[in-house]
Amino acid sequence: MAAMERSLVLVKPDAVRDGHSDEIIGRLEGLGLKKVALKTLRMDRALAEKHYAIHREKPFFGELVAYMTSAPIVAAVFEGEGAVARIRQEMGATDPSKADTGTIRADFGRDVTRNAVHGSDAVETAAKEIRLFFAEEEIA
Ligand code: DAT
Ligand code: MG
Repeated sequence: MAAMERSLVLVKPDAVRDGHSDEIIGRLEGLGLKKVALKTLRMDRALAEKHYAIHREKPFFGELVAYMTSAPIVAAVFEGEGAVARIRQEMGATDPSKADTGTIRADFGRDVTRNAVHGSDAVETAAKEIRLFFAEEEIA
């Protein structure tokens, strides 16, 4: 049986502005995962650079940080057995044009930068990411 896990989910700027955040969060709740924290915020440059620190040397890093700080996002913490992998599967591939039919990125992503959603890629990453966005007191 998969272990109880937490994962950080971000609904990215275009998906929020297009009014898809409730649908995206709802799909993840529909997996049977528990939403234990939720907020809308505008990421500042320092937060975006920390959250995506692993990509600092990538050619797309500047564009990624500029995009993520361009408008409000919705941040959520989900909890459940196997939450990290199950959310990644529901999200689909990083490039929406390569994402499986019916995944969040296939349905709401515009391109590889504006790909609708972020989900933590491992339990350890999730713990670090959650701490960047939420105080423990904000998590149910
Ligand atoms: P994921 O978000 O699926 O975990 P990632 O960790 O490789 O993908 O990259 C983080 C984000 O960076 C991704 O959601 C969008 C952006 N990105 C990744 N590869 C890119 C590329 N080749 N061109 C532009 N942006 C890219
Ligand atoms: Mg990643």
